[in-house]
Amino acid sequence: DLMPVRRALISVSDKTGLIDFARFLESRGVEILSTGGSAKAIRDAGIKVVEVADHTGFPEMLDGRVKTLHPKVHGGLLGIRGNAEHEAAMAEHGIAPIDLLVVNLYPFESTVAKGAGYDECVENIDIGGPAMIRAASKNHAAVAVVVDVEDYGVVKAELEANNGATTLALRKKLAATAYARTGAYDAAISQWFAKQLGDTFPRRVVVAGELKQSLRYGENPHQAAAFYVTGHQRPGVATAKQLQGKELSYNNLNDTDAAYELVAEFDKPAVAIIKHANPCGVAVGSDIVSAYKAALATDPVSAFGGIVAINRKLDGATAEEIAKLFTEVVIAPDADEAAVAAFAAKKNLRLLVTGGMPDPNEPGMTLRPVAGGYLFQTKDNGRVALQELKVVTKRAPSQQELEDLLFAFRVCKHVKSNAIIYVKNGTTVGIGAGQMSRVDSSRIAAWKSQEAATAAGLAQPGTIGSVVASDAFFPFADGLLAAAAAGATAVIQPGGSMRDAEVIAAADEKGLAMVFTGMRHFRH
Ligand code: 93A
Repeated sequence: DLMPVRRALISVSDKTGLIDFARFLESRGVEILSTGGSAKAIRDAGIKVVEVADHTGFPEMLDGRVKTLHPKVHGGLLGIRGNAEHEAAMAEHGIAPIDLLVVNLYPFESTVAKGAGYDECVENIDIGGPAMIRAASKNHAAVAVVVDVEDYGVVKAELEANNGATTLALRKKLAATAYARTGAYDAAISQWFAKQLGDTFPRRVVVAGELKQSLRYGENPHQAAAFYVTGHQRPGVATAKQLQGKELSYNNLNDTDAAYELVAEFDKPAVAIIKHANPCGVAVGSDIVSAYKAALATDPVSAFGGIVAINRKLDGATAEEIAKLFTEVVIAPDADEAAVAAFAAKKNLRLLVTGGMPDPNEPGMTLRPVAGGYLFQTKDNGRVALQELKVVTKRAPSQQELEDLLFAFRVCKHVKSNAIIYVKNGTTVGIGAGQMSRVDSSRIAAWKSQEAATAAGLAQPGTIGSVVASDAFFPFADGLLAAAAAGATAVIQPGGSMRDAEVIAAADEKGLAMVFTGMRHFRH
């Protein structure tokens, strides 16, 4: 299964490592064919190269759209070696076998990521490259194909070890990588087209990703896991730079993502502390150190071993506060020197900086595997504005209540349903998450608030004089009455229950102000 490499075709957009590799091939006596830009780079380095156009006798044309789409190229890649008919046909038409294909594609993904216009994106759809990659991979019995510059090394090593030949095992491995590359490439193109069309769901989808990190395990140690990235440049876990700390785990990545998307919702300095993908404290404040202290006070017991997300540059004072408690991960757009110094002794704490905040309004998709398929939906980027709130009670909320109501509802969006959130002065004071009954979430939030108050030696829980948000409508008055009993003075909820009238009457009777959003924020 050893196949000697006598002729190689090189056509690369990313010219990294090209010259070294071409020089190596030349030293082994390999004839190099190459396309315009690649050929020029190789020739300029003093390495012998034959232009594909000279090889085929057909010029590159149509702005380069047709350069390698020629039978002398595809026949050379596809012809079966040792097959008498194939060899006769190749001989008759002057088709020379090509044993090694080195191609990396027009940079479609990065062209989209840098925000290029429609025409530029279309022009970066590579046709000839994927055609050659697929042809060479089909003929892996004889042809080796390299699509990643990272793989030059293994091919080089193999040619050296086998006197200029490749093994079938390597060619199969390279073919697998090659089809993953063309598959991902077409997936990216399809996703880009789908995005042009808005919130549509095409008849077929391909989910593309590139391995960023093999994870030690998944949610549990007996589960294998890995982190794949799409190349979409949204600031967050996929793009973050880790300044210190242990390797991130599956749960870290999941929680950090939840935390960062949450703080991205707020314009004011904001901090969220996350455990098991739910916040156990969120606050906005005049600065991040006060926001952190407030967020921590919501539920200091749960915050132990949590993930802290911040929507401002992390400063020394805040980092020192965070360092007082065992914290798994801190993520922020940036961190100053004092902050980095404050964490220096915390060897395990992972500090991530993203260089910016993600745009909470940006459209996107979410994907969840179910037995036999995937559920796709547009991302929940719904955000109710102040003027969209409908006051349904006799009493209208005060200005402070309104601000807290909006904050609470925005937090709700990031809490597993059923979600009930109590807020006072821009700080969560009680969070009830993930219960099957809404009234249980309401009770848990109030109870946790009481626990935190008792632990802090406060006379009364934070829910006294708070506002409360519900991610979906109250189906009965009981959830609202539980909130009133906990001391809430104002309520925000989508509305739309069959029993809205009952719930509004109960609010009026308790003197609560209530607003309807008309928008629900389930999250499961
Ligand atoms: O425009 S294409 O789709 N038409 C082709 O026939 C073709 N052949 C190779 N693009 C084509 N390529 C691509 O050109 C390769 O995949 C590679 O990315 C690039 C290398 O061009 P150059 O060598 O001129 O820099």
